[in-house]
Amino acid sequence: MVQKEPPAPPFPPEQGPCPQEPSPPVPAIEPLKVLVVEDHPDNREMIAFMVKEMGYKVYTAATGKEALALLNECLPDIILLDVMMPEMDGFEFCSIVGADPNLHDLHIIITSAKGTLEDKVKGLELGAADYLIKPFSLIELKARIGVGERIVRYQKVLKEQQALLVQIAREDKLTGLRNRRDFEERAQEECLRAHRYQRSLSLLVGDIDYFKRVNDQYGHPRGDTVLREVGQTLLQHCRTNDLIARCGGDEFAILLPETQMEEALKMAERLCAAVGELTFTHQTDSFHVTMSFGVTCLASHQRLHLPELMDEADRALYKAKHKGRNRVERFVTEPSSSEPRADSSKA
Ligand code: GH3
Ligand code: MG
Repeated sequence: MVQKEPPAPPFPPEQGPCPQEPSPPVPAIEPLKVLVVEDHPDNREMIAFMVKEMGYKVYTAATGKEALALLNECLPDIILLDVMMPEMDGFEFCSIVGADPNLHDLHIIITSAKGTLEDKVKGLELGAADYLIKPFSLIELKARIGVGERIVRYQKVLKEQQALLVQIAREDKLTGLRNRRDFEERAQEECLRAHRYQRSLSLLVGDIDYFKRVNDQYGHPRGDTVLREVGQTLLQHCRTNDLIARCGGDEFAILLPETQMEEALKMAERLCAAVGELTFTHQTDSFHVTMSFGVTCLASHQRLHLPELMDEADRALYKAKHKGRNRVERFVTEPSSSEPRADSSKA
């Protein structure tokens, strides 16, 4: 049990809580959220008032426990944390927050009358970013919160940039679908899962027929529109758990978990028909495109990896192209020969 300290005023008496008119903030951007954790009601109110005057959105809690319960609700950026509090003191609060990776970005400023070197080191080692000894001046509080704000905003920018980089690395810019790299990673996981749990899984690889002619006849930008619309059409026909990607050029791949060959063939036929029904216009011209699909299935007993599955679907696609395009072919292994062959699903 931590001995309760006599409540120390947050500001020295000679200075008072309001030594100067706080400069009004410039609310160009969303204000940060500051949680004031302080058990002494007068101190809590006074600090909360001053921080609000600085332009921050302020929340208050009377104990560490109350503050913990508030974290998910108000998602604060900065916490002004008293140490000596009933139920859960500031140090314990820091330990709990420090153990949660989701809360690592919280900028905790300990505000305490406990000001020995050991206290300060303990607080900082437990994850606090700063330590302010009571009584502190309003100017110093403002400066310390300002430092916190710079760090928090910098972290936010970094996080946004990181998320953008992840998106760029995984998304096909033209169609907004997954790119090949993302598809291969996720699809490989699905293959392993299907194998482990003895589930069926199918792979479709589709390629637009004579797409070069579209570019040649109507220009590359119109070709881009075709790729985007074909991508959207394929996406609209997929279920939430299906993985769809533009693998490059005019080639698309769709992984269908929990799907056996016959179902996958029907899906490919539906996709063929849906793409064939799209009408594109260019000046006074209107035109259509068709697609060919190769389909393969991961049988539950097989130990196939994605590259092998992709290779099978590609071979079936090649056969579909060879047989005249605008069609679906399934991959078939010849038991008597090492050379696989592909059969028309329509046969
Ligand atoms: P096939 O029926 O045999 O598939 O004939 P194809 O003309 O469609 O030949 P292929 O699939 O090999 O050609 C794909 C073409 O796609 C080649 C390239 O000019 C074009 N292409 C690749 N990436 C893009 C792109 O981002 N935008 C546009 N407009 N065209 C692209
Ligand atoms: Mg093509």
